[in-house]
Amino acid sequence: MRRLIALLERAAAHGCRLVVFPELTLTTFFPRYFLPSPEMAEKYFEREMPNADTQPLFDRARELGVAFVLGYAELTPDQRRFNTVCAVDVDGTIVGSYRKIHLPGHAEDRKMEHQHLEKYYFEVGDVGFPVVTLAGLKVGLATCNDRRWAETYRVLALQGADLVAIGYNTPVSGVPGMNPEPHRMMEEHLLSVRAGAYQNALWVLAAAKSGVEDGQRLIGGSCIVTPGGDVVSRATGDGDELVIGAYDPGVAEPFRAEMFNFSRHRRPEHYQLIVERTGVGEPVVAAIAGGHDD
Ligand code: ING
Repeated sequence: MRRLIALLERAAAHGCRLVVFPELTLTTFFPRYFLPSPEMAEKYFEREMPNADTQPLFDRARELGVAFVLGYAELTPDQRRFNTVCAVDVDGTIVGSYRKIHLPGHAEDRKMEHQHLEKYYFEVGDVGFPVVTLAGLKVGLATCNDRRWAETYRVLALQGADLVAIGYNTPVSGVPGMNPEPHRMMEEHLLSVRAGAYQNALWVLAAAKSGVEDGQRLIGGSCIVTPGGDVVSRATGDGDELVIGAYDPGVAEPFRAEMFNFSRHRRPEHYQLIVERTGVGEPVVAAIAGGHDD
């Protein structure tokens, strides 16, 4: 809490009005461990928000007039578990929350030191991809693995989001089934957020929990990406760091007026497979009859 408040105060000192904290801001990334029962992980879950532990952050943010997005493990009164973020406006009130939809990794114990067991600990989010108003801006909410899926940004952009806030905890390597060279995890992170930003003329605010956490190294790479897909500000290290950018609504305008003018160019009547299918199926689009004339 002390570290988060210090970052919030530095942000306010720089004139920032919106701060995005990482996925599972309040705890270690415990889905790297297999515990014999999900209930044994309950110490990592919050039963209400704000609560006695987090109230100081909410109070300080209200005093400073800074909106923020905070990630935490949510345990609901009816015992459901989600990887959640709450969106808190400049007056310290929660104006919305999001429960992570794309849960990567696996649900079974793969008997490795570091695993990826979000499917074991969390349910798939049930509130869709929300757009909330923070500091007067339309902010879409998403979390970590969501940033790798094109649908995330499109659904948020179709609701009028101007920015997307994405906290993440991404290991340098050792994700079961995926063992890229460490630098690839950073490259694929940047590729994902730049593509999402560009293809939807969105600002993307990506906030890493980074450095060595319980022996596992997480990538840094917190960054601010413009609607043109350009990284305009990026973390230099993997300690507590503020990555600052100036939101300018004018940057998206030319992209939204022409290249990504959704209402003029999109053709949903040809996109139905995206919604109808989960996995790959048989071809449905008949080849154009006749082929080439001899
Ligand atoms: N997943 C991380 C992500 O960046 C990851 C790491 C990648 C896990 C691929 C499994 C597979 O997507 C989180 N934390 O969502």
